[in-house]
Amino acid sequence: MKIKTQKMRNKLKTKNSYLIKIPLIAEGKRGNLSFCEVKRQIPFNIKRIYWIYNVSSKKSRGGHAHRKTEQVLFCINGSVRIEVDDGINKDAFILAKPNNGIFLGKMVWHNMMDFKKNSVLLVLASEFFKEADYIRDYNIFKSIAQKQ
Ligand code: T46
Repeated sequence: MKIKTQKMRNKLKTKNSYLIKIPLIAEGKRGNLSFCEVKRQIPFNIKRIYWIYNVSSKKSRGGHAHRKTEQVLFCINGSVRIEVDDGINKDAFILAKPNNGIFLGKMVWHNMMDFKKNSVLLVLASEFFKEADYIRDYNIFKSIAQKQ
């Protein structure tokens, strides 16, 4: 049994966000297993889990930031491009391995795009769903973000 334990966190230029690597237990023909645990790889108590799938490669999702919610995103099948922005700094990268994820803290504007066929984006969230937690207007986001 092979356990890959690489560097767990990689900082981004964008504030309140970083890339996460979770353990990968590779057992040859038995396949692979990855896991994450609260307070270890996941820095918040998980209140909600959702997943996004069947997205056309031509469509983008996201286009918002959260006032309070923190999230970790994993692309557990396929690949997806994620763009993040704190109102000043931006990053873009492709999530393409089931054991690679991204932490998005509060006030990180994010977009997801270029979903490969059959991609599944799994999201762990720190809060229950509340529309009032979303900022969906980029100019409003930017003016709040730049005051912080
Ligand atoms: C996010 C990115 C990564 C609910 O009713 N409950 C839920 O838990 C969620 C996540 C969504 N919804 C409703 C709200 C909308 O009527 O589902 C609809 C689609 O949501 P939205 O357009 O916000 O989906 P995305 O893919 O643009 O964004 C989602 C999450 O909503 C968001 O929090 O950070 O994924």
